Amino acid sequence: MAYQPRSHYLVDIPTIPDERGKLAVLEHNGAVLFDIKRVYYLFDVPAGTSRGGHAHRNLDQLLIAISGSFTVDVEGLDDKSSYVLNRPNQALYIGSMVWREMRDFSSNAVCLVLASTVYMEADYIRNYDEFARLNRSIS
Ligand code: T46
Repeated sequence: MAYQPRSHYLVDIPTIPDERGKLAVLEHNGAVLFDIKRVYYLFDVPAGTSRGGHAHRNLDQLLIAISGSFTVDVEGLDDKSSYVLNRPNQALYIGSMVWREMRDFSSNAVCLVLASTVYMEADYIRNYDEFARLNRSIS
């Protein structure tokens, strides 16, 4: 199974519980269906701050609320959804050409992101009108 552009959905991360706690596994061809080229994380996000506000031309990502919670608003081809991420054993997959905005970070929120490419500013579409035009043109 390959990830699809313009798609977004929740992925359960296999978790091994025992009396010492829980261990969650992000493994290639398990919860992660792309080669991980980059890992970054967002933390110390001030209350009331929004992040994101862009799409990517060619990027697969998994977002995980390692701690705390936040909301991700996404827009794909003809759909809009909001996901509340608040479990460290659940990830949100976001594919290429999906507009995303992140909001309502709790004070202890840490958003871990696994990405399929290294950082390239040229991959970003930061103008919503351009995103909408491009998304329509590849329909
Ligand atoms: C995304 C959401 C979930 C780098 O130099 N390297 C990196 O790997 C990243 C991700 C960012 N940067 C620089 C680019 C900007 O100067 O860090 C600065 C802040 O980046 P940005 O405003 O894009 O951050 P967010 O939180 O709005 O978006 C980030 C990712 O950029 C984006 O791909 O999907 O988190």
